[in-house]
Amino acid sequence: MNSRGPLGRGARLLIALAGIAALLFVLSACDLGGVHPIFPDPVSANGKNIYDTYVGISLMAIVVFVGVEAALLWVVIRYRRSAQPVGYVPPQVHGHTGLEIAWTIAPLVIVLAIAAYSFAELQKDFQPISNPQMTVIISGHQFGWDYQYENGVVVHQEGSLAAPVVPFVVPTHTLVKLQFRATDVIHSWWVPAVSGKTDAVPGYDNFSWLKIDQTGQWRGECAELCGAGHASMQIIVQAMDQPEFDAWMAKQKPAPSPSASPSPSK
Ligand SMILES: [Cu+2]
Repeated sequence: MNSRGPLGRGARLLIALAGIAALLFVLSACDLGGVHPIFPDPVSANGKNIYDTYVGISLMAIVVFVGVEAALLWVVIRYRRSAQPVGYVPPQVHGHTGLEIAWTIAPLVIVLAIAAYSFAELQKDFQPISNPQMTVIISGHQFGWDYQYENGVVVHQEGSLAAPVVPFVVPTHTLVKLQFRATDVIHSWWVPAVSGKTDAVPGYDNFSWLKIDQTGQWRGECAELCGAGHASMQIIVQAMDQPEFDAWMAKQKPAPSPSASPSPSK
């Protein structure tokens, strides 16, 4: 009997297909630029830690999901009404102290384990390391990023997906301490392959670090809605071998503009 509302089976199938097509279109559009929608290939130990944490938690979640679904299916099939005598009432476990304690303790242990595991991992990624080979102060503003190197060189980075983005350049095989600031509102520096989202907060310094052992470019973006130009806070991190980096840095030198910081707004 076809009594499932006014839409016929064909119409429902068409709507479902249109939905899938729209989803595929949206997903493919994500790949036209900007951050990759699925998983990055981590290139810094930070990104690797976060990736591993994600996979570790997902494995736990999958075990729980499969266990719960299997138990559910088993009960549904084993105790289905048609397989029971007429008037059958299943065993009543309401108020069973042992069960109540078990299904309170078990999720608590799992959630606490995930919390401790995540905290231990993420703790490593967002701290002011004490042995950097280089320090860069990353300052967010409406709308762009400034990268200040130890020698005073400042790289200004802004650009949308349509416009070219000036890369933030680091040397390979170098432990770089990142110090985050903001001059107006809160921004969030996020390059998935390199590090997790790190908030850039006015009046307060946050820290992370990176160490990239291969040359290349990786994209990121501001991950904190910060105003009308939020979308133009695209990020590119570029790693160069030391000689190329030195040559690049030498070209930056001739711009010792009078004020290194663009807005000493106080
Ligand atoms: Cu921003």
